[in-house]
Amino acid sequence: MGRPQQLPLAGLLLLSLLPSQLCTICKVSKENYSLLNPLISTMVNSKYAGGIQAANVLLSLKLAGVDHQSLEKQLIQEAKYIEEKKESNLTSGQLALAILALRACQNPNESDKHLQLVSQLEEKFREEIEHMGVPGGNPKTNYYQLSLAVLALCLFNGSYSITELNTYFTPENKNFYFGGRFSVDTGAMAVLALSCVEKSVRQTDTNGEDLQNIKNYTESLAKKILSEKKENGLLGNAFSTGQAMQALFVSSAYYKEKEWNCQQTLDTVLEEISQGTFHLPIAAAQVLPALMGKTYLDVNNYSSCANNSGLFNSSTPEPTTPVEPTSPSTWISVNYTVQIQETFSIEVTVPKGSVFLNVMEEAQKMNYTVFRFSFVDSMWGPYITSVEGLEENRENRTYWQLLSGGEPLKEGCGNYVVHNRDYLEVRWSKY
Ligand code: B12
Repeated sequence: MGRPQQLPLAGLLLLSLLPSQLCTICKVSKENYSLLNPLISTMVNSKYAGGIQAANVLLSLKLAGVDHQSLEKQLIQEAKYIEEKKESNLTSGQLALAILALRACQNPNESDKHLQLVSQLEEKFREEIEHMGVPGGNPKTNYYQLSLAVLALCLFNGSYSITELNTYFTPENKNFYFGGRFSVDTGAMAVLALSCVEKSVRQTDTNGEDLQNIKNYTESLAKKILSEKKENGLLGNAFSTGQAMQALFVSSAYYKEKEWNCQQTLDTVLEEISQGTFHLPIAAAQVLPALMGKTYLDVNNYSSCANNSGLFNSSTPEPTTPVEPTSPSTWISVNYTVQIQETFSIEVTVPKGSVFLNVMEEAQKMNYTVFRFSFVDSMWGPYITSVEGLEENRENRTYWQLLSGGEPLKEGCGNYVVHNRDYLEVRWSKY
């Protein structure tokens, strides 16, 4: 039975006063769109081997209203590949991203396929919850992905239990923190998911206590994000800011206007763009929607891809010039340390412009037993999984942390450019 499409005026007025309807959004003005070109270039000029990265980029471009038909076709093709292969080895977050991207480009007569993917996601979400069943248990992946899964299930009528969300999404849960520090990216994704849940709970008759808890969690997470605001306006770091902005857009009922100067944050992100900070397609994809005032909750408002309905058309802008490796004739010397219980250090000489990974490779050549390592490729580049034969372990929340001068790096080993006399370290750590 269809629901009445028109609400009485009084109802509309009331709705417009509900907290979830309030929204503070700042976005790049039309005359400044060209400042976003480096992001768009990065995304449209990259080759996408993995479907998930393609899905991320497609989602971002679509939300931002950037039309680039040939890329969209290529990306949709890749995303469909995931769908048809029914990849069971996709993680919950990867599948959720694929669903969001496909939905952003949905062809109305393909909704059946979409339904199948949503039920696969329900299954993966169940597995995550079961994994946490034991006291102190962890999800199979992490809370960033769990939140992506809840978001996709909520947006596309998948089933999930509000009671379980109430149990597991308390802002004090250890999975919101890495090494005792609040993860802004994770908190932001959770706020987006919970905001969607809040809206849908309002529309059903679920008891008031559930709704109140969801609101309390959203408020507390939004406050935690704000408490990670830096002097220059960044929320966490440059790579978490786009998602944190999305979270603050949808949760503006829970903080005071003066608590966040959105324009300052936006200006600093634009400055970071001009410095080449978002040179990886995934980094560009994560930051772009917020700069256009969009959030992942807007996915449902899009029609099929390649329909030319975008805000601006991107005719493959000039690629950004990547940071040129300096002439290898200049060599630099760095100190490299592996720290487990004992500490093993070595002096390594590499060409200027080398990245952390090059140092690790050089050290491995010099002393294989101590400095051998392995990595897997990911959207953010190579991710170190083991050093000296010691593997990271998700159950125990152990991993190999990268540091320079004792400070954790903000980039991975494939991107951090080392400098002369750098003091590099891979440290066996807990998160
Ligand atoms: C969860 C997470 C972690 C977990 C991963 C393990 C787990 N339990 O899942 C832990 C805490 C171990 C971790 C470690 C690191 N992380 Co991390 N992480 C994230 C987070 C919050 C979510 C990733 C995710 O699940 N994405 C969704 C799924 C669907 O995508 P995915 O590609 O399949 O996800 C995998 C990869 O992202 C990989 N991964 C996670 N972090 C990193 C970092 C790098 C550099 C690489 C190459 C891969 C990688 O693990 C994910 C799960 O398998 C992101 C936030 C974000 N904005 O993306 C940061 C993020 C990706 N991490 C980041 C960083 C810097 C790191 C570290 C380098 C920190 C350090 N100084 O040691 C290390 C990696 C070191 C190494 N061994 O190579 C940055 C990357 C920025 C950049 N420009 O490169 C991000 C964006 C956070 C931020 N805002 O700064 N991370």
